[in-house]
Amino acid sequence: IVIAAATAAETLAACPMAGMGAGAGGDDPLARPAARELLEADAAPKPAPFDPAKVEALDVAAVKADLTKLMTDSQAFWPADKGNYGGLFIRLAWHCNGSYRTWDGRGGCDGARQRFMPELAWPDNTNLDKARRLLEPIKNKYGGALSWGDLIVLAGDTAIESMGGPKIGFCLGRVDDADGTDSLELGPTPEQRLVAPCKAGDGNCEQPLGQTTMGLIYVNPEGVLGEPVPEKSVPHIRGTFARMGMNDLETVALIGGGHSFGKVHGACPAGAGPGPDEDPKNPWPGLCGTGPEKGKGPNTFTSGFEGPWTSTPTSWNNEYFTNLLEFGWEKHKGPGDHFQWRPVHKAGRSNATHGEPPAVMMLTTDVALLHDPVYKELSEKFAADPDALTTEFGRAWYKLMTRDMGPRTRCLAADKWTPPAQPWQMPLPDPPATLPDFAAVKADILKSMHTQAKALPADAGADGRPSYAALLSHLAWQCASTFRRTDYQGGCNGARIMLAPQKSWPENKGMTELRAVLQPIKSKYPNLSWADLIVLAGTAANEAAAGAAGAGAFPFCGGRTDADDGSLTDVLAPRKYINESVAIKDVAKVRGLPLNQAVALMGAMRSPSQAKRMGYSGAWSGATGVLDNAYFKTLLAEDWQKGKSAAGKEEWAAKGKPGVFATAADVAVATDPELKAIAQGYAADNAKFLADFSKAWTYMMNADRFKGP
Ligand code: HEB
Repeated sequence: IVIAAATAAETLAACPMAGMGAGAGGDDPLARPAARELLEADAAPKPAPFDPAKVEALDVAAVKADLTKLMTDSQAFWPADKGNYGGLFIRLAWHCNGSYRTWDGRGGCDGARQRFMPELAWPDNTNLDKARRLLEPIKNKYGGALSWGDLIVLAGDTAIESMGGPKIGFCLGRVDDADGTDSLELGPTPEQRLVAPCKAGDGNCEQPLGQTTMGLIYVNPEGVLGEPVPEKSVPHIRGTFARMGMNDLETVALIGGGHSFGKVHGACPAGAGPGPDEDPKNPWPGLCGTGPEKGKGPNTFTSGFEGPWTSTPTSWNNEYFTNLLEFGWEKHKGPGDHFQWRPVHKAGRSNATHGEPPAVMMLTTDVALLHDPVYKELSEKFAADPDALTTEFGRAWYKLMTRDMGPRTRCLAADKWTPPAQPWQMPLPDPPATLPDFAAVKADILKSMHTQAKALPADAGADGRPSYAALLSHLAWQCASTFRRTDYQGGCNGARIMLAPQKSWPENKGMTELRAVLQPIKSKYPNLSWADLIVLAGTAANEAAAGAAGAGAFPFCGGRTDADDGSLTDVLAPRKYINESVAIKDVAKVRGLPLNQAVALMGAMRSPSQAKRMGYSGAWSGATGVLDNAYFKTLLAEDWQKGKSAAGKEEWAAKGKPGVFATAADVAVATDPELKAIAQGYAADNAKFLADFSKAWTYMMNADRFKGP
């Protein structure tokens, strides 16, 4: 635990880093566990191991040059529209990333799970298998240095740039998954129905799902449930893009900027044919046309709509918006037998005076931009100011491509390819150049552990002394537990628990006062960040409370820094689940914890005074300050009776044991079959409990340390 007066860089080099390493998983809590291992199922085949050094050395410019060539190199198996694959690759990259949702950070192109079920067979991803097949030679050329995730994003970026659109920066370092496990909760699957129930197609999916139709991302282009009424699509577009983390400006720029390119495909009503779930060898053969050209080129069927949005689908401009505003739009059934919209002259103009309207089309969701005052105003802005569109589309596209990668510090070779940190990457200031003597800090923490402070009374320690152990452990846990492996957001680095909105979350009640307990130590060491102090205090408290067994089991790694802004972290607030066992299992996955380690962490010291602040009558034990497996023994031994606290919280009282209370989550550990089996293991073996607890604790305290701050 002793890291004295080292420079921040030295300290970081000496610390176990979480983050980039893929697949090692196994028993090493600091490696990124493969999805399968999280579920503790049998090992799935692994792709080539991720080697950051190789990726760092990748010549991104060379890949882009290869992609630029491919853009106009039409292949017989899938001829390019107007000799240019740009539109197809933009759609590929957008669908790979558009699955991202802020609710739990799941989705996005990191992992490139679009190659696997369930995303592979989403109706919206029809014919994207062809786009990936076109990219395969480039994937094979660069091998392990170029992941599918990075390649797909680069294909979209290069398409935009090669057709004259904005220059897009690049965050390098997506790690491919071995299978689609991490997308199961995106649906439609049994896993999704458990976490987020929604009858497919009933039009009323709640967070985190898209609103209308699963398997589309996530707005039905034809209108809500296929009804071509543009104004009804407005709330669905707004809701869906908000769930992706996009505001109105970004939404309009993305839709209109994206649809400046390419076309929709629906040559005839016959359809695309069986998808990969029915015919994995030859998915979506396309049923329009006959002979060797059946199903491709002019006979392509993808979505069932037909036509381009602009007269220049292979070059960048703002014609999408000028068309949208200049014409009236009339609905009709296109050749693919779906409702789409064609331009007609507005009142006072006619074919005779103004010529035939151009041969372009709009989808119901495009016309919807005219049926909302904010969307319409933004559309007018972009119609009048093409430069504004270029700027806003470039920004929003980079965000769309990069949002699931977490802080900019996770981008490899960032000095070569990556734009400066964006607000949505929640950048942190650099850590202090020299770090304090953490051994001395720790000694001071241990000294104040048992002395009453005015700001917040201590709990009763099991040894009769007052004890802040459980409270300090709670503070560190609350600070660190926001971490999500799904999008690398959250964690204690930055100490945003001290800032709005986190400081007012119900679970964090009292934590402001508790920080006053630490204030004298903070003031004593000028280079000590709150984030390091909070983590060290909780870690030292656990170590001391575990007694002899704790010695050496709680390593500490310093070098954190403090944020000056806590906003944008609302999305990290505790999520609502349909029940507690679903919550425990899903939250473990989102954090990247194997389930047994997540259960071990529930055995953390519990503060009775904190339980009361949070609205309960008490905790499972009236005393605290000892870290052992007593929690699991108590949970399994008592007869729990459901009731309500004075503050109206559901709680469970131990029959015949006044003052002993469990939360609904505790009771789930004692009753859910899988959780109970784990609890029984820990109740029987204190050493195993402590080993798993310290491993999980160390992982959570360091999971947000990538490189740099
Ligand atoms: Fe889009 C295409 C829808 C958004 C970009 N899209 C398309 C289509 C459809 C759609 C249906 C057709 C497909 C085919 O092929 O058939 N989108 C849609 C919707 C939405 C969208 C509904 C929401 C509102 N997009 C979008 C975005 C973007 C895009 C955001 C970007 C940015 N798209 C696109 C493109 C295309 C499309 C580029 C073309 C493709 C090709 O060309 O192939």
